[in-house]
Amino acid sequence: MARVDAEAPVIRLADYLPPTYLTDRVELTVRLSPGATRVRARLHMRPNPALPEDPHDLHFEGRALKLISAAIDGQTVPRNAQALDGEGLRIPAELVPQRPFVWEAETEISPDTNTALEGLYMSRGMYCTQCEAQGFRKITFFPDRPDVMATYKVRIEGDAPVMLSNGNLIGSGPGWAEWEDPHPKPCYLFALVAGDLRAVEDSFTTRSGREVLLQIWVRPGDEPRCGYAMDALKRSMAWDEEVYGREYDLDRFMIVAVDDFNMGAMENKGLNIFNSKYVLASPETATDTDYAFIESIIAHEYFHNWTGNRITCRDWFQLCLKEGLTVFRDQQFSADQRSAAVKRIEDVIRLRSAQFREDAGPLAHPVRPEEYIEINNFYTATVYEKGAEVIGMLRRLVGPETYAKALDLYFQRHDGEACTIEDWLKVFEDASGRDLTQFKRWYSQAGTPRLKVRESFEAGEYSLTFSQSTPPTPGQPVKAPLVIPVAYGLLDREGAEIESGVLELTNPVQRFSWAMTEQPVPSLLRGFSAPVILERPSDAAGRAFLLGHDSDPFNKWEAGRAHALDLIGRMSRDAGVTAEPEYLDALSALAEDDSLDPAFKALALGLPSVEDVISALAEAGHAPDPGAIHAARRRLEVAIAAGLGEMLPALYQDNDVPGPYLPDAAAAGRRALRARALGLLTALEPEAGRAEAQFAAADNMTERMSALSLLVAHGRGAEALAEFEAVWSSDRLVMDKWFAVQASLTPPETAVETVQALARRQDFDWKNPNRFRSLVGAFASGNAAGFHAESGAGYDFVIDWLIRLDPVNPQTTARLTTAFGTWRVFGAERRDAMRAALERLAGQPDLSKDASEMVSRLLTDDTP
Ligand code: B3K
Ligand code: ZN
Repeated sequence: MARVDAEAPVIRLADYLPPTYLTDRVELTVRLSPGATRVRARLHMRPNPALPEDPHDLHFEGRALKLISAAIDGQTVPRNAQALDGEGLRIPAELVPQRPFVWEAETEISPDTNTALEGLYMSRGMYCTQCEAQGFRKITFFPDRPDVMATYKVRIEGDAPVMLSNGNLIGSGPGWAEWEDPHPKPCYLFALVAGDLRAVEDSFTTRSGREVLLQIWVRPGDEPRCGYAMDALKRSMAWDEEVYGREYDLDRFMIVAVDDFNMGAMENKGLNIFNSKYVLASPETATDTDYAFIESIIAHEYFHNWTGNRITCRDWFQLCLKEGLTVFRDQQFSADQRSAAVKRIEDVIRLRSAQFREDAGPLAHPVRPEEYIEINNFYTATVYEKGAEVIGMLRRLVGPETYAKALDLYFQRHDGEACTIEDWLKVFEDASGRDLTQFKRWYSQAGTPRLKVRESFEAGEYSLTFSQSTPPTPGQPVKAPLVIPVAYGLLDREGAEIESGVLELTNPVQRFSWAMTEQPVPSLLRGFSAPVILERPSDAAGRAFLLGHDSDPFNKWEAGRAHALDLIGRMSRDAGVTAEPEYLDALSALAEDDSLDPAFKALALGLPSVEDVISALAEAGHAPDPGAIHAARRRLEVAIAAGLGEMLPALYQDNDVPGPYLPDAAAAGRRALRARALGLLTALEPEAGRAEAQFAAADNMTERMSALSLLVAHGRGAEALAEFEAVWSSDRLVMDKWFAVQASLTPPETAVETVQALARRQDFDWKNPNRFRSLVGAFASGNAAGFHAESGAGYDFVIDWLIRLDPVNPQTTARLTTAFGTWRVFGAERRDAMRAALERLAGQPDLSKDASEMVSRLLTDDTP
């Protein structure tokens, strides 16, 4: 990993030590008051029996806490015996009983000035918490580490009409409520919510016949927008029983929607807290994409109940143990609920655009990082998405039955424990009898492997020779070979499949051969069976063949995608390059093929983003020009549209979904294809008025937004934007879309001035993370041609805002610095301007530990 110059200490996996004291039970009394909340904590503690008996100091983490009193077994701990600093509290060993004891402390905290949205904070009058990874220490002094697991009893006092915490409600009365969570949990899963909330209720009967009360808590008025989330929750509960044999384990399961939230959602035991964006939906306010996100995030957080909560992480280095696995599970769920092929393609698009990009720059780190300064900076695409890919490979290597056996063993062996990747791999070794030593490198080695393949056909023998290598990443100059499963098929010249299977690569160079009478066409890395970059010589004709014939839907899509990526790159570097007829014909054939799912067609007719082309050019050693890529992409749209010709209006008309809006996958797929057709039609004839007509006629947000996006992208959005604003100005979530569509799609010529003007608006409530991301985030990571404007004004705009946000909300600031992760791939001018912008941020006095770790990693020299 990168050398880090920040002052905060580096935490290392190699330094892990077990906790000196265990906490078995926590009793909290929280008396709520916006400016001065009192927290009384009674912790039932004991020396860790697994450690030698020498007495240890008693250490608690604690930040921004005012300590009122502390006692051990009822005896006040004198102030002069407490070593208190900004990070915690230490009691010398001689004052700590070497037997079970009760620690009591009263602290005072101020939720209404807590703008970092970590610990206990307020969101528009409502109290809520976010404790992962290390927010509990902002509520009370505590051994804030996931391997300390306790049962919790929580009494909340205050005047809020609704007061919630984890587990089961054991009593309530005017001004108080008491909750008991019988399942031992790490403190990062603690949650408390209080405010004027309304519940939408339902119930679920588990397969063993227990009835679970389901509640989604929202602000008054938002109740009608909870139906889809509730439906997704019930489907998730049923799916986890059916597919993983996992039943829910409390009397109630609650979800709360909160407007100010640093991320998507949080899996607190029995009381999930969600960004309201991922709960609230109605046809008029949410798009198909929003619905799909709601479904997968509801599932993800619910699935954490077993993979994360019942079995948790020993330390934060093991984050992928719960996140990679839970992403894998939510991907399986969505694949089952929708189209598996389409879901896989969408997941790979995301993996490449977020994780491959991360792996290619200064922020590259292993799926299991080995050091960090601020753990919140490691909730990354590598930990989550690559973490999920690693599990997908494992499943492919051992087969689905053995995978299921290994998972049963995992739950049986480790329920109630805080585990490591070693524990995880051991169940696979035990269930499969395989040695996973080499496979384990996927967890420790950063970087995206390159897989080169060479074909030969001689004397009736067809062979494929693979060579694998992984380029150096920060702190890891030399890489070892990995176990790479390559799913493949061999096709004959008519496109019929001769055979298929999985090749297992383990060596740097490996050859596989088949006896064949004629040379087949290989379809390699089917289903994207490993997170690698496959390099094989190919031309328009070869790709067009696979685009037309491959029976593996992923590779069929991939053939077109690879070609578009390559073509836009070439077009951006040479204005004379045009689309090859074979490619355009293959797209036409695909558009006409009635056997294909409309959602798949929409993806296959879609083009890679400017950001993706930037990465591809950088990979090939060229300095990308975002403006030229943007223009080339436009030219290719026109060429594809012209190639499809008469088919386009029909594609548009035929995919109009009749009747009331339903968010199901089939209807969403048709709307996606219709939107794609409209996009192409508009590229060809921007003035034809079709997007305006759709915008005016739309009775759902999906169609309204797809039309608005096109109008904005073609510089003709003014009227529609004004109309949209007039209708939705008081709806925060919808107005976030209004900001985001302009930030990400305004053409390069006016992009910077547009975002500058948007930032001056009254309703640019920049302390709200959703709003901040809708403007600054959408611009920095979704409008490459604007962000990378030659003048450098795009970089300045973003950095100025990050400088302003950092003292208020370090986590969101640090997250958005990643937009600068590509600075080294550009030509000298952009590179220098991006670096200068980062240095300006780095030079801020009192920069947060979050942001300072990020900028020092971004700027470090220890990068390939
Ligand atoms: N576990 C949380 C993420 C917490 C992020 C802390 N900065 C949500 C999730 O992955 O399900
Ligand atoms: Zn998660």
